[in-house]
Amino acid sequence: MAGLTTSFGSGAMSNSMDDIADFARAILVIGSNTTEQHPVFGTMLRRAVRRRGVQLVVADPRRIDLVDFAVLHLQQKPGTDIALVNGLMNIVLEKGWEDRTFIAGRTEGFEDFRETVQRYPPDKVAEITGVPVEQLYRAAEILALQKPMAVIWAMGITQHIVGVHNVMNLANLQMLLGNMGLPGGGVNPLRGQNNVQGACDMGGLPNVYPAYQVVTNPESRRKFETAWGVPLPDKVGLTATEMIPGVLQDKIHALYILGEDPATSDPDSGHVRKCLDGVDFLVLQEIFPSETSQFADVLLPGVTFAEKEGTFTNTERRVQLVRKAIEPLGQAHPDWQIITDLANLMLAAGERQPVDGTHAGWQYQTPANILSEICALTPSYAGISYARLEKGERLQWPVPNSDHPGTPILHINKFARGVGKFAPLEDIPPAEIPDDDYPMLLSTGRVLYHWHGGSMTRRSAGLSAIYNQALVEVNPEDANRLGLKNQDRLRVTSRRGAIEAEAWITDRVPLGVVYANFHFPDSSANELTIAALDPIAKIPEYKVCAVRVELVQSPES
Ligand SMILES: Nc1nc2c(c(=O)[nH]1)N[C@H]1C(S)=C(S)[C@@H](COP(=O)(O)OP(=O)(O)OC[C@H]3O[C@@H](n4cnc5c(=O)[nH]c(N)nc54)[C@H](O)[C@@H]3O)O[C@H]1N2
Ligand SMILES: Nc1nc2c(c(=O)[nH]1)N[C@H]1C(S)=C(S)[C@@H](COP(=O)(O)OP(=O)(O)OC[C@H]3O[C@@H](n4cnc5c(=O)[nH]c(N)nc54)[C@H](O)[C@@H]3O)O[C@H]1N2
Ligand SMILES: [Mo]
Repeated sequence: MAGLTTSFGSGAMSNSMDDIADFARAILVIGSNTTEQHPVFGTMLRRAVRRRGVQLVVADPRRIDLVDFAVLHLQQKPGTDIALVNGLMNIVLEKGWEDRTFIAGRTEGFEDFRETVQRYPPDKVAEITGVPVEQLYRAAEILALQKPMAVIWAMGITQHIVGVHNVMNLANLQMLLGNMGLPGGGVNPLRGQNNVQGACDMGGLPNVYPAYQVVTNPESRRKFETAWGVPLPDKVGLTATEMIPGVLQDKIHALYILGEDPATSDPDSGHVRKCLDGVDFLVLQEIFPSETSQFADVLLPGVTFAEKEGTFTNTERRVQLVRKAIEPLGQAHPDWQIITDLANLMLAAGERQPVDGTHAGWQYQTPANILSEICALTPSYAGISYARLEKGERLQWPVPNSDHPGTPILHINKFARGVGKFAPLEDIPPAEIPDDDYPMLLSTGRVLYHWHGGSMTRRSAGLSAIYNQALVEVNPEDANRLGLKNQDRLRVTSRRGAIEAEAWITDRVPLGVVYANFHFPDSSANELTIAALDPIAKIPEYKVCAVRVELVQSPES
């Protein structure tokens, strides 16, 4: 679900973490709770502020911890980032701070884009976003005049029905300011899972083969048909967020789920449970019994990162070798081996006899064999090998051949598509906004101490000792109006469901907004969230829906 692409190609960081930390003079962190969700990079950012005086601007509806290190906090209303960024770019143009050389030499579509941005003057933007006009001017000045400036974002930008447009608008900003292709600049999405970048690079998306070679292109398809010795479909498939609801639409009859716990992590859990219940056959490959396992017909035991080898590709496109620390426990096998065995059983069953000469079957013996195939078929990985990784070489794709040192910074003199295209983008409100029945806005996400549905982190005694139940953040003024005190139990209800949890009264959240996480199945935010999808990336709008909040009982009463 995280496979966002912009006009520059795949959704990876254009720059590296350390070049941002070492060379950026200003940084815009927009929709990333970096110190809690990417703590290593969060520490690098804090150090850059302390040691080098980097001007940090945080744009986030919540007062996250990183705000303590920022010169400015823009506290926009959730779901108003297009208006916000248009407003900043409007001021850049008004003041003549745009990089005319970059725009003339490396971009197209500037005139249409300028016309759209001109319709977002600061007073209108202040009204849409709730950010005061003076703050808009101050932010525009810092971000435009401190060069290079790096933009960093995560799910606060992408988990909206306008997720792709949000990303494109940040690319607009960086082209307008000429901050592409230089150390300390760029467009930098922080990918979430340790190998989500690698999964996308390997074609773990419905529309592409490895390295984003599109399935509808006959030439790409022929290349993989030849390599794999099988005919391949020419149609774009479904995303994970379309497959689950697809069960009740009679589009999906069987599911093979690995490394995913949709019963907790997909939006609108009530509906997800109906779908998982309704599917004819469900195979789950897991390392622990998860919430999803109660729906599974077959459980296949995979192994954890500590029990297997292979490579992970991180958010800065860096391919990293993982060595196993212990042998797999019990009957568990590495995921690649289970998939290989399944494929060979299917090939054998298809021919109603053991695999014979008609198809050699899948012959991988080790993860290194798989990496060799990846390198042969994936131009951006062509020069990567176990030998180079074992030597400790730092390889960031593209690595087109075995002598190539890798590419820490993308788009240095040219974009993948040639010139960068400005995209004129309009403000579109979220799918569901507060009204009389559901007057508050719910935003959801994570906390430092837990990981997603918590199937791993809730098993850690140390983490549970610190954080052992879901807390819902409520602004003090709202709490007053609702008669809520710290640690009271509250009920949050949306059109899809209700949860009860403990209240944390805090000015981390603005007036009218409550924030909940999905780490605890008994009070998971996904009972409430809406399954509205971005029409392009099909990512759900986890960051906005409408809810009602009420007191359940106070401890003293
Ligand atoms: N401890 C821990 N770390 C993790 C994870 C975990 O579960 N636990 N998960 C990993 C994964 S897979 C991911 S994807 C990343 C996610 O990393 P992040 O995206 O940083 O985390 P989130 O909590 O989803 O929220 C991001 C921020 O977006 C803000 N936000 C909400 N709505 C809006 C909006 O409309 N506009 C803007 N600009 N901001 C908004 C929130 O207030 C929050 O500060 O974290 C990774 N790291
Ligand atoms: N409300 C709300 N919901 C969200 C989000 C949000 O911000 N708000 N964020 C969304 C995002 S960005 C993400 S990435 C998803 C994450 O959602 P999921 O991917 O469903 O969550 P995880 O807990 O990361 O991983 C799922 C399962 O993988 C198993 N696992 C771990 N390692 C391995 C392995 O090596 N092999 C196998 N076979 N299994 C393994 C774990 O035990 C776990 O149960 O949640 C999404 N859901
Ligand atoms: Mo994620």
